[in-house]
Amino acid sequence: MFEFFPTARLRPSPYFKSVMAEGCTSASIYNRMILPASFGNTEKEYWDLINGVVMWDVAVERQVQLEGPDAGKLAQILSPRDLSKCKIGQGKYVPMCNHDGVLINDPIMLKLREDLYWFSIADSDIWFWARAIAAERGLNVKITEPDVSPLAVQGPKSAAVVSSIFGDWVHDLKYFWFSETELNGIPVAVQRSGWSKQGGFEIYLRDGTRGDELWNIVKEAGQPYGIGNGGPTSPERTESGLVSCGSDTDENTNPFEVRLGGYVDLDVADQVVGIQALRRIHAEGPKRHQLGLVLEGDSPDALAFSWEDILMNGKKVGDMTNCVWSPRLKKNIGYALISRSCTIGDIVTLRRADGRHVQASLVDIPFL
Ligand code: THG
Repeated sequence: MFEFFPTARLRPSPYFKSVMAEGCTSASIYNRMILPASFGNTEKEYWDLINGVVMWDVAVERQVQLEGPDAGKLAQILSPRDLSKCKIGQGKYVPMCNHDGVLINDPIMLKLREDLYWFSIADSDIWFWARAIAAERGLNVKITEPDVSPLAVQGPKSAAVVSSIFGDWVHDLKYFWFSETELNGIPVAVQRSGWSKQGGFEIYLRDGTRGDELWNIVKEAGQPYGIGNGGPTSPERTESGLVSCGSDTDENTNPFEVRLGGYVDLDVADQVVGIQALRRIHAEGPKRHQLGLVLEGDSPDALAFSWEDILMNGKKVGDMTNCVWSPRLKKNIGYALISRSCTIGDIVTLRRADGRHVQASLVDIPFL
């Protein structure tokens, strides 16, 4: 038995006690928190997501709150996606780049008021970044972490579960839109979102002392639908083509290379961090692109936990950035971050971590 001690440096999730009581068996570290990954049956967890409904502790999706007269101005400076038409109650998927146009995070931004925004971040320290940029630009905005912890409910039956808790209005939520409400006096925001393509919601708990209470409400409401445990599911997100910033990307990756060019508006104001570099990269044409890999063989192969070389005619042409067994395709699949000289239909060779050479074909993403 191995034990983590939650400390100020390893922030405990408000759902931690419930998660442990449910029998969490594996986890990873994300935003200096514990991200529950599995409860001992990854196959069931996958199929529950595909056919039913699952609940995930995703409190690791921490919020960077911008508050004050210049909050909207800073939000736009931090992201090359045009936010001028974003409404209160709307969320948007917004890439965040550094001054070189390198992707440093891919948050979901929530606009709560004209002067209040949350960036629901992926795994990198954006508070420092946002504070530094606000200070250097002399902006009147306060940057804090609010007491907010998302709980994801994902899968085709998620709408039935979430509407049974909150009411039929949740059916009308458009993608990434959210509503602030209460549940037995527990303050929450309910958003249509989540890191899967199976449909779903995230309940943003706004009182960290009531995590177990919220957990039990969702658990109870999910019983008629056979709600299962789990965590963000690598095979499903890979099949569905979702990006995992920090695993599919390295310190040189720009949004165009990982299919996020559609979230970059090149005509945003010049003061937006990275926009000059992004315009240049766009004009020159990115060097790499992200394609799918289908590996030879019909049984589960080694997962890839770090990047593995992709070879063509004996020369390195790119990296395989992840590799999973797809239960629906019955193939090992992964993402290639690869030279634009390689294209769909090409056969490449992977140098696996254990030294084996494995053939794979390049395909379009999403796989499904
Ligand atoms: N939930 C919350 N915050 C988050 C994540 C989350 N912050 C970080 C990380 N996950 C963000 N990553 C993604 C990536 C993709 C999507 C959601 C979160 C996603 N993409 C859709 C797609 O690519 O098809 C739709 C995007 C669109 O068109 O706007 O859903 O999981 N709270």
